[in-house]
Amino acid sequence: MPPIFTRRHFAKTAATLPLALSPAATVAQTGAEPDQRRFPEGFVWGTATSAYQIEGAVTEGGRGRSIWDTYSHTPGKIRGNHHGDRASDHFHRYKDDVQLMKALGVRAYRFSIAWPRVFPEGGGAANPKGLDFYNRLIDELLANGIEPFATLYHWDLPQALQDRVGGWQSRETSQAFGDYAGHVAKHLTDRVKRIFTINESATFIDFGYGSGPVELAPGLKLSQAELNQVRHHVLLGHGLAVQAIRAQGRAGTRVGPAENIVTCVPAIETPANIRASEIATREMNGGYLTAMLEGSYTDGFLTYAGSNAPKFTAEDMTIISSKLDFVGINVYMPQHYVVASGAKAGFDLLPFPTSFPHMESDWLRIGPEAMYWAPRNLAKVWNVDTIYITENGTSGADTPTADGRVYDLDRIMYLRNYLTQLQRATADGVPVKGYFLWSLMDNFEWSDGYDKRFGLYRVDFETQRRTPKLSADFYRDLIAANALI
Ligand code: GBH
Repeated sequence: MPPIFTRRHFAKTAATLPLALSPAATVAQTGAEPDQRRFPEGFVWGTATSAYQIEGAVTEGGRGRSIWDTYSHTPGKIRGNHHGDRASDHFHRYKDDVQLMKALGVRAYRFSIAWPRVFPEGGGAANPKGLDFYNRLIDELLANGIEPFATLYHWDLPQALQDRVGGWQSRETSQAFGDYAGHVAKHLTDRVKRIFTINESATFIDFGYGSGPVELAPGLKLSQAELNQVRHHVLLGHGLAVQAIRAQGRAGTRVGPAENIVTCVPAIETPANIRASEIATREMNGGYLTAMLEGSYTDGFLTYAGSNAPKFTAEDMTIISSKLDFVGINVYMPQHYVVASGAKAGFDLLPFPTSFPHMESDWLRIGPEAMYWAPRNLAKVWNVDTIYITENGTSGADTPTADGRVYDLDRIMYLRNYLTQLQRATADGVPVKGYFLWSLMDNFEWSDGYDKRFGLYRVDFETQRRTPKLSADFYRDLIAANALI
């Protein structure tokens, strides 16, 4: 049989297709770098972690208790009754861990600061030793050419605030968070130029204070009205922190949130569905990003909340919508697939088929195009001009083979597909400036304890030995090429 797809035929077809087939053919012949797979010059590659998930050393350096100490030591709350007392022992091993980052070739590292190390009582007098560890870590990062990106709140609220005022149920916690942010900015912004306020408000509020499918600290189940008030206080805390950082940080300090954006993907990429996904993005983020970026709750949010709507002042909304320098978003999966609808809202959210695939964690749906549409709609709907992907990654079974290595092909598959969509976004001009892979190493995965592993490095929690998984090689090679490989 003659070849169906001859060279001539190919050239002719390529000329009529709008796709970039010809350059690809050139690449196949010359082995040259495929330009269309490259990320922008200077793209910031990084990894991410958070304090309670990796540090351990919970009684050292004058650290106060957090709601996660209390919660994880409550029997039955965490799988295997695990807790973060030792975690990945990063507090003692940070120098080695910086070398792990260096081996990957990352330019940046996103870590979080434990509020109860800095203010053991949540407010009042600062612990004079509270920033010592972070000073050491930051110096070590900079000495190794890695830029520190600090997150102020990754869920470890000082227990004292929970006990005294009910945590985020009170505006006093928003105020205390602002004060803590100002203190950190004053002491660290000589070296830390980019700060994230709060990590994933939606997650810790809905699961910590509401009744989500999983539970997080402090494990309360509030009424809708109380929950909406908690939301409002967290937003207010974010806004007060932005203002405090501007007031007390060095000029040029950049600040923004690290939010779990509700990602709305057009089910089929027609112009009408794309438009519907933009409308859905604005509505479905009504309690969080929309309020931050627009300075008001949407009519849809307020109508839905009805008599349970939060109580707030106009001044609150001004604080909440303080100008940001960037928006960070954690993107793991599509939350919704959307189609256009003639109904008033203008969009329909489609039900997920039971056969929709997921990674090792049941919740982690595989929908790589979320990595295109999340930043694309964020930029489109609110004109955001600087975006960081503050988290993306996956758990895996990660069973070591006889040679002691972990061939985590599933993680590589997940990352390659998501990063393909990220590259598509940057190539289309979506202003994503950096990407932080979750996570540098295995750590305490909240309610899942140590059973779910998200790291590029495997951690043996008995010996604390770190071993690179195959995905660490993948990420290192991708960073070196600054392109999909
Ligand atoms: C992030 O949350 C966290 O910021 C990080 O600390 C964590 O280690 C990492 O991701 C991996 O989980 O209602 O079915 O979705 C990710 C988003 C949202 C995932 C809440 C778990 C609960 C189950 N999380 N979700 S579900």
